[in-house]
Amino acid sequence: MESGVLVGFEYEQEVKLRCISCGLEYEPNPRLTRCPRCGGLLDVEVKPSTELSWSLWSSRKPGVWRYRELLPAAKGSTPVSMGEGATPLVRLGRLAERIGAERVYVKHEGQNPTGSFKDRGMTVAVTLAKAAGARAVVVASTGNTAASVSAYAARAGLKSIVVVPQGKTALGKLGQSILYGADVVEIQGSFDDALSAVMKAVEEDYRLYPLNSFNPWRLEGQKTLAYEIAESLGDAPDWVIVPVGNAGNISAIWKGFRELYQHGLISRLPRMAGVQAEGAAPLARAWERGLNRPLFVDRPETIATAIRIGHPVNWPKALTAVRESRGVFVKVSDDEIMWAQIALARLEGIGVEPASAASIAGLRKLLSKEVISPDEIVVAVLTGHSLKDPEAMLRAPTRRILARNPEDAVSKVLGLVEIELGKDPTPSTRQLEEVCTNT
Ligand code: AN7
Repeated sequence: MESGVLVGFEYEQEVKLRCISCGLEYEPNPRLTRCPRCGGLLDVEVKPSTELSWSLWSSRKPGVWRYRELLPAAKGSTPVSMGEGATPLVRLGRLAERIGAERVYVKHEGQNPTGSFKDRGMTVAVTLAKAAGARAVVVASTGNTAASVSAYAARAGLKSIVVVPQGKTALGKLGQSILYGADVVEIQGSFDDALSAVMKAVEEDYRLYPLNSFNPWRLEGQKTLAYEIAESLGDAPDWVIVPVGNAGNISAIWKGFRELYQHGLISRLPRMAGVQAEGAAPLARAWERGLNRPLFVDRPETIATAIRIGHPVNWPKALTAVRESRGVFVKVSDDEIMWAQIALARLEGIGVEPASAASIAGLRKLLSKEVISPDEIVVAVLTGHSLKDPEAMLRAPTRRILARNPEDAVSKVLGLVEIELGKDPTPSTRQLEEVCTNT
């Protein structure tokens, strides 16, 4: 490791790098992604040289780089960018009413270039990796990180290698990595197995640059999600709800809000709610028992394959985020996730993959437990697009009718007009149980 460390890497702003476990400070080198001394997570701090204000930013094009004073950008580098961020914040109507909430917004991260929030981090980390002379990038992924890395590496002219769980990676994501030209290693094992393989490979070969979310440089890009929410609403909401897998995103979003608060750009901080799937809930299960450490899961299982993660590497940061913000972790069942995915689609016209629907399922649960009250302002982060997981979409119960010829199609259409007009479009518990037991 030592031999490869660049010294005197120059940034646009002052940048600090510190280990959150042993507290040691390092030269802020993008090549450092874990603490060389104790292996702990590193934290980046960007100290802007100018005074920050919303008007400084609002005069620029929207997106991740609008907030460049708070991003670690190498001096003189051109961002590897394709318009990431600047995703819509959409107020819910029919679904909010259905679950008994007055002011719910969703941040539709599926509208990023590769269809997930990962692009926010990749634009920053790939730009740095390129400036630091990396030639090849590598990730373990449940699918979205792989898709995003493959695209940004392609744009930067870097080689990409992705390691994904065989048979458990949604088709759209796998297809993206293949199209963008990554080399794909399909591991017979879980995401957690893939991640330990990547960590070992990176130690063996210095030419490989890791882009998983233990890489603190990547998380710097993801914190812009908080900046956009605050900019859209004019302040922080009461709650921000985030699906949690490897636990990087919730940590990054919390960091973003904290920075805005420190710079006097918001007047209060939100509470963070982290949502996990029941079969992959190391943090939510620990939270219920009041523990300080996750209850790791060796064989995670859920239809929300994006968050099918049992050993979240960023757990110390995520636990701090939820604690400091007086938030919660909560778990939801696969049935509840499916209901939320279909309800969001059929009551609001918003298509997300199952993992993203977990944030809506979590909101519904927290409302029913009276942790969140109906009049609070809530932002649920919808992390990935529905097109990512075509198989999940096809499982939603509906009528699919075969027409043998055009005349038959006419009669089938006419026969459908009157059927149950105005009926509740969301699936019943029985329908969901059928779907879940057949998958
Ligand atoms: C749609 O792609 O871990 O808690 O390897 O794709 O920051 O891990 C994906 C994670 C939520 C959880 N929603 O975010 C990967 C991967 C979607 C995701 C998460 C993921 P983290």
